[in-house]
Amino acid sequence: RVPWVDDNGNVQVNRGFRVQFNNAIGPYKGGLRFHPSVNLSIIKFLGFEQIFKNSLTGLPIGGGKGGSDFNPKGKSDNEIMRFCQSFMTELCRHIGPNLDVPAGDIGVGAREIGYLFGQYKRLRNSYDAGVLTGKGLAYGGSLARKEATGFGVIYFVNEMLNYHGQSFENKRVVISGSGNVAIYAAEKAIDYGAKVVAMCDSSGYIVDENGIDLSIVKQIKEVERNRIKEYIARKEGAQYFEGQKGIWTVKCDIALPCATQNDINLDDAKILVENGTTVIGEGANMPCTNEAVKYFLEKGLLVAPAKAANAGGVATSALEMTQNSMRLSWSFEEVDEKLQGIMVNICHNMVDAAERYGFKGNYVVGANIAGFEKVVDAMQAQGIV
Ligand code: NDP
Ligand code: 2IT
Repeated sequence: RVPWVDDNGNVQVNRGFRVQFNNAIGPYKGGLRFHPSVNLSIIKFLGFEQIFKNSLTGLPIGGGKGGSDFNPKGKSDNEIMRFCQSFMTELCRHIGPNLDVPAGDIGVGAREIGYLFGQYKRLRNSYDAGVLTGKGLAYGGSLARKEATGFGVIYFVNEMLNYHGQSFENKRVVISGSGNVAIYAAEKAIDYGAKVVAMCDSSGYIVDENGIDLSIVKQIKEVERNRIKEYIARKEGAQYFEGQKGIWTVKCDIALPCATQNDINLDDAKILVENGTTVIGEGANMPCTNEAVKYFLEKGLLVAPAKAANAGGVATSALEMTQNSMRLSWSFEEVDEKLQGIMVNICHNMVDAAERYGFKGNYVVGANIAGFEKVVDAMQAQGIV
C-alpha cells in the first residue's frame, strides 16, 4: 500500500510490488515500473525473464522486478517526489546493495531514481550508492547507463546481422515507443547507417520518410514530457496517425518493438512479413506474443529475443554497481566498450546454445538455454536452500 498526498491535498493510495525471484548468481536485480497497468502478474513475468537475462550478461546479478500502478503522466514533480518517498518507505526494508538492487523501467527514469535514493539514504542513515542503479551522474550514476539499453539492442542486432552477412546500412527501421529504450536504439541505428521512419507513444505514431530527427523527439519526450504528436508541428513532411497499433503497417526492413509487452500480435506479424520485414529486434520485454514469434520463425525471419537483445541496460547497471563498490567512475568510452563486448558475447553464447541443442537459427530457444544453464548450475551447487 503506497499512500501519498496529491497537490490538491487529496489522499491517494496505490499498490506497490517487488518480486525477488532468484538470487543464485547475485543479489536480486531488476527495474521498477510505474504504469497504471501494473499488477502482480506483470511484475512476475518481468522478474522471471530478468533471471535469465541477467545470467546472459555474464555478470553476478540475480533476478527481480517491482513497480506500482501509479500513473506518472501529468503529475507534478512534487507529486512524483511524494509518491517515490512513500514507495521507498516500504521498499527500503527489502533492498540493499548486497540484497536487491532496483533500477528504472517504464515510467521510472533518473528523476524517480533520485527521489527514491534520497529517501533510502534518509531512512537508512547510510550512503549506500549501490542500492539503486540508473542514478544521476552527480551521485554515483554511470556514464552510458541512460543510453545502454537502446545502444545494446543495436549492438546485439548488428552482431546477429553480421553473422548472417547483413548490416544496418540503408535499412528502413520502425521503432515502437519513444521512451528511453526507443530513443537510444534509434540513435545508434542511425549511427550505423539506418533510416528510422516511424516511432510512437501510446496515443499514436509519427512517420517521417526523410528519417526521424531525434533531437526533436528528445526535446519533446525527455525535456517537455509531451506527446509524440508534437513532432509534426516541428518537422516538415512528417505525418501523425492516432492509435499506436498502426505503426506496424509502416513498411520496414527491421522492426524494433521498444514500448511494452504484447505490442506485436499475430495479425501485426502477418502484416510485417507481407511488407517484407526480415529482422525483429525485441527492445521491450516480451513485445511479441508467442504466436507472433512462432510465425516469424516459421517465415524465416531473424528474431533477436528480448532477454538477450535488451540485456545491455541491466548489464550497465551491474557496471554501475561495480563502479560504486570501487568508488570511482569510468569514462563514457570505457563503459560503452564494455557494453559492446557484453552484447557481442551474449550473441555468441545464444547462437552456440541454439546449435548445441539442435535448434540452429532459433535464437529464442538459444537465449533461454544459455541463460538457464548458469542459473541451474549455481542452484544445484548451492544445494537445497
Ligand atoms: P519509457 O517509460 O521510457 O517509455 C515507454 C514508451 O513506450 C513510451 O513511449 C510509452 O508511451 C510507450 N508505450 C506505448 N504503449 C504503452 C503501454 N501500453 N504501456 C507502456 N508504455 C507504452 O520506458 P522504457 O523505454 O524504459 O521501456 C520500454 C520497454 O523496454 C519496456 O518493455 C521495458 O521493460 C523495457 N526495458 C527497459 C530497460 C531500461 O533500461 N529502461 C531495460 C530493458 C528493457 P507513453 O508515453 O504514451 O506511455
Ligand atoms: O528490464 C530491464 O532489464 C530493466 N528495466 C533494467 C533493469 C536494471 O536493473 O537495470
